[in-house]
Amino acid sequence: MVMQDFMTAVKYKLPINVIIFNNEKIGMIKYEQEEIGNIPYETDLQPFNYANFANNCGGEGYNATSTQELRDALRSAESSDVPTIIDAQIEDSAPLPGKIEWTQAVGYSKHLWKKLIENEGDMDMPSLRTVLKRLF
Ligand SMILES: Cc1ncc(C[n+]2csc(CCOP(=O)(O)OP(=O)(O)O)c2C)c(N)n1
Ligand SMILES: [Mg+2]
Repeated sequence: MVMQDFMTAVKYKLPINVIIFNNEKIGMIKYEQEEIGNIPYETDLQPFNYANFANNCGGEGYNATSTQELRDALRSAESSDVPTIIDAQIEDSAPLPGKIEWTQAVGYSKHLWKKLIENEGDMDMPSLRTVLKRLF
């Protein structure tokens, strides 16, 4: 589904409720990039209020940042007679796949090394580059 489909749903009064698992990322692509040993590139999305978008289209939007808000939103969406979007904020943590191939493990290890050496700001520790610069 693309965003403009929601406008069509409003136009034709289709009884649909959309739940967005909003991690502000193109998550699957990020993990695919990591799995082949890279630092993720252009996979972060800017914050966007999808609930406001739903309202602007003539539907109804709900923001859920807790389990209780999600429960309330689901109840409201169910009893609504226009299409709805629930923008549910979720943690950015990917579940492990059921089976991990050797090549995936090797690729992900490469990614972690690159991250440790190069990446600033994405971990709770300075990069190895910064640490080495301070040592020498
Ligand atoms: C129409 C279409 N374009 C591109 C893709 C490739 N693709 C697979 S997953 C993905 C990113 C999905 O990101 P998001 O919807 O935010 O879900 P997340 O992985 O973060 O849970 C893309 C672009 C696709 N499956 N379908
Ligand atoms: Mg996402």
